[in-house]
Parts: sequence; C-alpha cells; structure tokens
Amino acid sequence: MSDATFLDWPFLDESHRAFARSLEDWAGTILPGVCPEDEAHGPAMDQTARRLVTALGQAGFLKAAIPAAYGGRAKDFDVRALCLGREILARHAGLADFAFAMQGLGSAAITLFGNAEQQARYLPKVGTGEMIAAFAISEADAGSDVGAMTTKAVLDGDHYVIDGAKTWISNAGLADFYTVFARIGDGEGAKGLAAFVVDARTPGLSVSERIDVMAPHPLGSLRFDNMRVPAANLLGKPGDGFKVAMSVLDVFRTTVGAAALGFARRAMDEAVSRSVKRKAFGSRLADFQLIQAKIADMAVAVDTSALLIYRSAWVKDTKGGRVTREASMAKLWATEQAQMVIDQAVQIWGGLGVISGMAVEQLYREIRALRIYEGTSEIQKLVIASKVYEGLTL
Ligand code: COS
Repeated sequence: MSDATFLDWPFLDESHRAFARSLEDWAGTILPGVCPEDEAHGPAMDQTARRLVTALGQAGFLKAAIPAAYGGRAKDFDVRALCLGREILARHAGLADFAFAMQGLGSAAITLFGNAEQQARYLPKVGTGEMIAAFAISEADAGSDVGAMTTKAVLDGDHYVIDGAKTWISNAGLADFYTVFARIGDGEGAKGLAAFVVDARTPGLSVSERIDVMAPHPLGSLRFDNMRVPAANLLGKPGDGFKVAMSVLDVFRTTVGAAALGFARRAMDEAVSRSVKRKAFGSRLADFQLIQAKIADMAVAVDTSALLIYRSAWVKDTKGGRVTREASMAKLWATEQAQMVIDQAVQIWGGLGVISGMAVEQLYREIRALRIYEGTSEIQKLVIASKVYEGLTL
C-alpha cells in the first residue's frame, strides 16, 4: 500500500481527503471490472476508454473536471481534486488516468472562457461522462512553438471556415467535441490565434490517422477541410487563443505532474515489495545498502514531487490567478523524477522488470510521454527561468 501521509498535509482539506478515500476505494473495487488489464490496450482500448468515462461520471468523480455552476466542486477548477484524481488513478491504471484527465483538459477552455450558453451545452455532460472531450492544439510543425500553427479560421458570415490539420490529439475519434485552436486574421505568432468548440460530427472534420505509441492510448490526427463552425462557438475573443491555451495549461500542467507522481508511487511500491521478497547472496535485496540507497532516493523523489504538485494546486485553488512558475516546477520535477524512480524500480526487478506486461515495464513505457506533452521539460525550464528574471532590471 502506497504511503498516504501526504493526505494530512495542510495543502489539502477534509473534502479532498474524502475525495481521495472514495476514489481509492472505487479504484480498488470497481475499476478492475471497468478496465481489465487485457482490455486497456489493443483493439478493445477505445471501448475501455469510453466505459471508463461513463463509469467515472456515474460515480461522480468527473465533477472534479467541471465548475460548481454545473455540479462541480469549485468555482472553476478544484486543482487539488484533479491532482488527487490523476495521482490515484495513474497508480492503478494509466488508461483510467487518461480518461479522467482528458475530460478536464478537453473542456477547460469552455470552463474558463466559454459563455453561459456554451457552458450549459457541454459541461454538465462532461461531468456525467455522457460527452467525451478533447483538446486539439498541436500540429506537425507546431508543438512547443504554439504560435507557429497554420490551421486557419476565416470568418464567412456567421461562420468561421476552418482548414488545416492537428496531430497528437488524445481522444481523436472518440471525442464528442474538440477544443480547436486556429489562426485568424493578420496577427503574427501567438497574437493571431483563436479557440473554438467544435462538435465531432461537424462536416469537414475527419480523423486522418491513428497514432500508435509506446504506451498505447487513444491518439490520432485530425483534418479540417472547409469545416464551417458557427461564430457562436468561439471561446473568448478572436485573438485570445494563445491566452486561452496558456490558461488551460496553467491548470493542467500541475496535474501532469500528479499523474507522474502516481506512476512513481506505483513503481516504488513494486520495488519495495520485490526487495523484501527476492533473495540473493543469502539475504533479501532489502538488506543490501545499495538497494536501500535506491529506495531512499525514490522516497525523496516521490515526496518532493508531491510537495511541488500540491503546493502549485493549493496556490491556484486558494489565491487564483496565474501559477505558471509553480505549475512548470511541479510538472518538470515530478515527471523527471518519476522517470528516475521507475528506472530504478526496473533495476530492482532485474530481468523480470523488462518482460513485456510486468507492472514496472508498463510504467517504464507509460512515463516517457509525460516529459514531452503539455510542454516538454525544456520548455518548463524556459518558463521557470523567465519567471525568475521577470520584473528584474537587467
Ligand atoms: N495565462 C494567461 N495569459 C498568458 C499565460 C497564462 N498562463 N501565459 C502567457 N500568457 C499571455 C502573456 O501574458 C502574453 O500576453 P501579452 O502578449 O498580451 O502580454 C502572451 O500570452 C504571450 O506570453 P509569453 O510572451 O510568455 O509567451 P511566449 O511566446 O514567450 O511563450 C512558450 C513561449 C514556449 C512558453 C509557450 O509557447 C509554451 O508554453 N509552449 C509550449 C506549448 C505546449 O505546452 N505545447 C503542448 C500542447 S498541449 S499537448
């Protein structure tokens, strides 16, 4: 059983402890039936992801992803609940974390920038799991450099006509709607972007490919061919797109750190349990100081990650405003440290650790993308450094 003493930290309140206890209970009892090991990848994966969204919605956990006005837990986001959700689910099953996280990420721009009509149309069903959400920002030549995107939206009467392509889109083909970012007007780089909510059945929208990755998730590319989207689907003002994207990432980067923390905790549990069972040279692995040193490094990595994550979530929840620096620190540290923790867990498992399907082998594949998506580790360092220099006269 993972260390849960962090639940007593002052960053969390009683409602978070209750949320964590009830999700932990659900993950231990209901989740294995909703997401059986052999159906979390391969041909059954999409159906499993759908089932997960429905089950998480019915159990009430997706309320963490929507605002209080539509049944959620806080005015816009309860970031601490989102982090607890991702951490706990990631520890049990990567696909469950994915299903939970995407409901928040895919609908966040509506929560933060949508008008009452847009919010009422989508958010209640995101919270019950009746609608699946997706976030479509990345392009083949615009990942870290968001401002380089070339998908275009041109106003034509009371519609925008959108042409272009997106890639690395989680829930491509599964989603009921996408938050789509496109270039409008004459603005250069980050200045000329806009965000739209686009129904998945909009003519001109197609899923052009599925992308197979080392830790499989529903992922693909989208094409927009002469896709007509009502101007009423604009989220925020024309030209606000970059701000919309960064505001969403300001919330969700911390939660990526939380997912990494969940993977790291699981790896550590696996490593500790192996170290007390496996004998070598007449002793348990746990009796060797070189193993103890690894376990100590893992424990410090896990706790420091948790401190940065719940610090960032607490600041966002209690002070509001931008937490760009805190979120980038939490994501950078937790994802990089989780990679180290999982690598050491594989080392402790030895030959068994690299056998396909072993828990630590799956975690080894699962963690890698988190150091890339929602801002690479290199981007997080740029962001953190820019915050350190901010306001200084140089
Ligand atoms: N909330 C609101 N507004 C924000 C913001 C936030 N969190 N972060 C930036 N902005 C605004 C800034 O205030 C600025 O507005 P003004 O021009 O009106 O002052 C504007 O956005 C540009 O900000 P900044 O100058 O900091 O942006 P940069 O172009 O320097 O940003 C990086 C560059 C690399 C930091 C940014 O493009 C980035 O984060 N890239 C990674 C993108 C990513 O995560 N991709 C993965 C997609 S999700 S899988």
